[in-house]
Amino acid sequence: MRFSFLLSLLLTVQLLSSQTRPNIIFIMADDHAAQAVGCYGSRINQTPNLDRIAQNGMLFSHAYCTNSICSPVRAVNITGKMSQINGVLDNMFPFDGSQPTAPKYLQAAGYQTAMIGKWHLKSDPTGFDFWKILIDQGEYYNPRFIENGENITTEGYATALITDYALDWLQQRDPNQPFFMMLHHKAPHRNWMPDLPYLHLYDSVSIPEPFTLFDDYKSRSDAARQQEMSLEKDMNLQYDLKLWQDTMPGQHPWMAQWMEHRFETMTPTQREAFKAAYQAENEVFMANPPTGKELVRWKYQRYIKDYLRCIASVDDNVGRVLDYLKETGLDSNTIVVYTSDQGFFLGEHGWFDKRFMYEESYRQPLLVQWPGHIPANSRNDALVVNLDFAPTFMDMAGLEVPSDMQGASLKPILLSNQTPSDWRQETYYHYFEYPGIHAVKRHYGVRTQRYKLIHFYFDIDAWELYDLDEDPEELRNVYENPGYQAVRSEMHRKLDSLQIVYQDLPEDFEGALEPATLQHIAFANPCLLKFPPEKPVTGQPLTDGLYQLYSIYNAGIRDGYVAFRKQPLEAVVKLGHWHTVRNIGVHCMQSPESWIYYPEDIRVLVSKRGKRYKEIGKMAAQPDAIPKPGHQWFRLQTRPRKIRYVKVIANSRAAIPEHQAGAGQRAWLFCDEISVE
Ligand code: SGN
Ligand code: CA
Repeated sequence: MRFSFLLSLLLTVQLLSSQTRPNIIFIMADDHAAQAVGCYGSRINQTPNLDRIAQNGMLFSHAYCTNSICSPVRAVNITGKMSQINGVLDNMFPFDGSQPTAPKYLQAAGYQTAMIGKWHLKSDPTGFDFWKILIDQGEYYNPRFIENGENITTEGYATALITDYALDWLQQRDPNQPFFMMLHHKAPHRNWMPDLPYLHLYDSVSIPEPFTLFDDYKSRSDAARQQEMSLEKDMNLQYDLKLWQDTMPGQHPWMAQWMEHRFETMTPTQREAFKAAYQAENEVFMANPPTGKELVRWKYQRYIKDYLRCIASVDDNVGRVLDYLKETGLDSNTIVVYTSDQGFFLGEHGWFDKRFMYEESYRQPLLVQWPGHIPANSRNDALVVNLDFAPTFMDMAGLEVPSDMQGASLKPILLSNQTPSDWRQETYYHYFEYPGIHAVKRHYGVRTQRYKLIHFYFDIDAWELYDLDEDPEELRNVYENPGYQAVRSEMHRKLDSLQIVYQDLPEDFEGALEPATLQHIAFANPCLLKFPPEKPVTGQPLTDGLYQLYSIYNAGIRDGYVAFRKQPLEAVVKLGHWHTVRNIGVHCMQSPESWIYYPEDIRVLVSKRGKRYKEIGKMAAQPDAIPKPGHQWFRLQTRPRKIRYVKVIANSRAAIPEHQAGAGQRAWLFCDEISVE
């Protein structure tokens, strides 16, 4: 009697809690620009299912990211903290999964949590009861997954498979507890491989070109001219554009090889259908290859069609999730978010890719539905950022937002479509991945509803100011325009105060980019290498007294190194005169994403006359559980020895550890200084 009463009480509490605490499904695509979403006024495609979310709920017209690149966005989304605080500045940093995240808080509060699809944070997901993630960037066809630590092989198309797994998980969850699910698509990421049913979508049409396809960057800084993401120069005909006949001059052979590798992982049926879809058009191209502007136009059409075909699958599969929620009645208590990790250039300014703080890549779509709670068909123009996601998840789940999260909960906006009077008036941005792929320079900036101020730095020092009301396409930099001096000063003031608020001060990060200096005995003495470096990344010799200072801000920078893989680094340092030596150091870099690891071992030998060498010690790196990017001195102490020659022999790591890019392969060894003290 007593027992059954308790049981029914417990059940009531459970029922109540699952009813009062909403479920959350966070769907994120990769590189899906708002310009290619129907309800954002797309001129180039339709997205009926994404538009359903807008009809059922709210569209945010001014949603932005804080750092327009994949891994950093993902780290911000779950921590609610800026890149320099959560530690993922660029795509090379592994996420430190021991820090607090919204999924962890939700899990601790009784939510069932799942992460399905592209994760791209290098370390294993934490805070999820269930995770099934693509390895690194993942593949479109027959992608490999890791499910709670175990490798899974598949057959099928990524967007559909990810959705299948999400629906499977929803079906088997405990219906009495609320859930939080992150559903992350790979699509429409480069190299834009559509699913078979969509290969012929847009075949007979011509997609409108962006107005700025042939931008001349006239009033801008060199940052816009020196990028490497132009359709004209950087988009690859074989890999990006599926012209696999290897006859076009000036194309990277390895990009063509990548495409070949993609084909190898397809089934014969997939491969044949895929190749056949492009064949006729390819033949026309090869018979009379366009040049100049016509080639750019051709590239744009091929690119944008594949991009939009990938989005068609995303739209369908979001539709499947919405249908499932409706059929099961879950929709009334489930918040559905649709967004992208950032925007993307769809030929605007002649570009693809992202990274820049310019609108096309900075802005992201953001649609949220929760029928009965979020006003249907509503549109909000407040400045919101991806820093706001984690606080919003917490707040929606009825949890207190931790005070160290740097974003703001969107809940008040969502429930009333009223923007609170103290809502932010400006957003802060900082992009770090340079030097790096696509060569977009480091920059930070501030945007208000009307203006945008950007500073490009590192190997450039350039400011840009845009009046977005007058110039929404950002074609006229008015930083030096006398009519804008008051605005310029005001924007500088805003920028300065945001850098204090977000703990991102130029004196910290710009200073940290300088190499460290060390005066030592071998300084400026000859250092002879037995084998030439295997990669052309050399800059400074190994005894120039300069070495990279490790800080979070410069961990991705590689310059002035010698690089070895198959051959050891074998260096002889001539001291010239007799010296009493007590300490020999070798400074090395580790960057797991790029297959660069600390050496397997380093042997140190000394000699009096440079004829016979005596080994005085051997150093070995301590392998980490999760290898992190960084720089490190390997030092050998010795009793005082009077010598004139030091020899260092360092071997690259023989096998990259499991679960890392290039697992099992021989690693690279990067070294930038040998010190003798
Ligand atoms: C790959 C792409 C780049 C892209 C980065 C980052 N090249 O390197 O074009 O900018 O990923 O993308 S590819 O040839 O491998 O497709 S991100 O989504 O991870 O940020
Ligand atoms: Ca991305």
